[in-house]
Amino acid sequence: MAGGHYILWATPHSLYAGKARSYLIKKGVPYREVSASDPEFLGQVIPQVGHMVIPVVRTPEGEVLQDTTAIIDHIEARTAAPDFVPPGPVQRVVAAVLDAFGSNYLLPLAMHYRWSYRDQQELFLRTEFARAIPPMPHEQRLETAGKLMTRFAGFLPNLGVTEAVIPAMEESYAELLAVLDKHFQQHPYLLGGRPSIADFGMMAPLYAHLARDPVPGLLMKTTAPNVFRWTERMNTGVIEDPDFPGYGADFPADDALPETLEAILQVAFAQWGPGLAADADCFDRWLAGLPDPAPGHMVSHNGVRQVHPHVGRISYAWRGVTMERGSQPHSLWHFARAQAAADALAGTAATRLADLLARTGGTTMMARRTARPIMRENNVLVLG
Ligand SMILES: N[C@@H](CCC(=O)N[C@@H](CS)C(=O)NCC(=O)O)C(=O)O
Repeated sequence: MAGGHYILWATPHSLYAGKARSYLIKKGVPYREVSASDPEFLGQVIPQVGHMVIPVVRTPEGEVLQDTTAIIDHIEARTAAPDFVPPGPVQRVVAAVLDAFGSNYLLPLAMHYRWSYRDQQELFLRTEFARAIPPMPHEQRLETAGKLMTRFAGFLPNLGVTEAVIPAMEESYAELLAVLDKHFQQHPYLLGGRPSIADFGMMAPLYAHLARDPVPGLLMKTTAPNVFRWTERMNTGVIEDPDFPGYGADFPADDALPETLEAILQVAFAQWGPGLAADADCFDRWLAGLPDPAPGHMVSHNGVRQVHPHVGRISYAWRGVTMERGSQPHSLWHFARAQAAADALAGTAATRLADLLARTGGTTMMARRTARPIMRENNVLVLG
């Protein structure tokens, strides 16, 4: 058993492990990271999860948790301090939007920079993937890693990464890095002096792939050094950062937001809006075609358990190109958390959120609901 510690099964180069690890470090809970090649993980833990995936956390009480958001929710509900849930209602909506944006929308971009530039970073990637393979002679490990790499590189077409859209994707990333860098020149975390789910969600793509892999790592360090520094800060066990003496370690008072965060929200809504609307349309079409859409029905085109299920292919106009990819119902599930937080607002908080959304271009996106809610049960998405 875990003996008073959390266990995090992960690998250093995993996108979602980067989110969970950073959270555990900042939270200051005792945890031990164990490689995904661990025989206990493969033989006993994965069967409990239901399919092969990392990261997985086991709590000191023995509960097995999957999905980084579920892991954070679980620990945040049981361990009060330091509290990473912002006190302000509008702050909470904003944090949920950026968690969903980082954890879902930016996945194809992170995968692009890892796999489209594979030939320039082959030894690094191969060495990293080899770490996740059970012990064997080094050369054999590297060779086995190649098979795993081919599988992950093969995800690009389903993620919409094709030659035709790469220039638009890269341009969109430069735009995002610019607003993030400006923000992190002035603030240690997205919502001010304390990390929140917004930071953890954004760490998913921005750490393991975009900061750590050689090609995107060079790009980030040379064009957005303050974003790179934030990825380092997010993996230190203190909240108050020496780069910002006197800034304090709190969220802004009175539900305020750092001014530079508005530009980040604006970029997030503009970049993600068309794709999320296409995901919602695709989900509603798939739902309408189901003979028996009972609650609990798995959200998947083929009913097979998958980490990233889809319910059909989508095509939509985006930044002057046509984006074609598998739909991402997980994005809808995740964004619905922000919508639920927004629905809970009343009075002046609701008015302040409406004004913020109008200023940042998020009104339409926040209003688009699927015909049925999507839930997570037994580590897969199901109809609510
Ligand atoms: N929504 C999940 C996603 C986890 C995920 O995609 N993990 C990747 C590694 S970073 C994985 O295990 N992928 C295996 C696969 O897609 O088959 C979470 O937040 O934990």
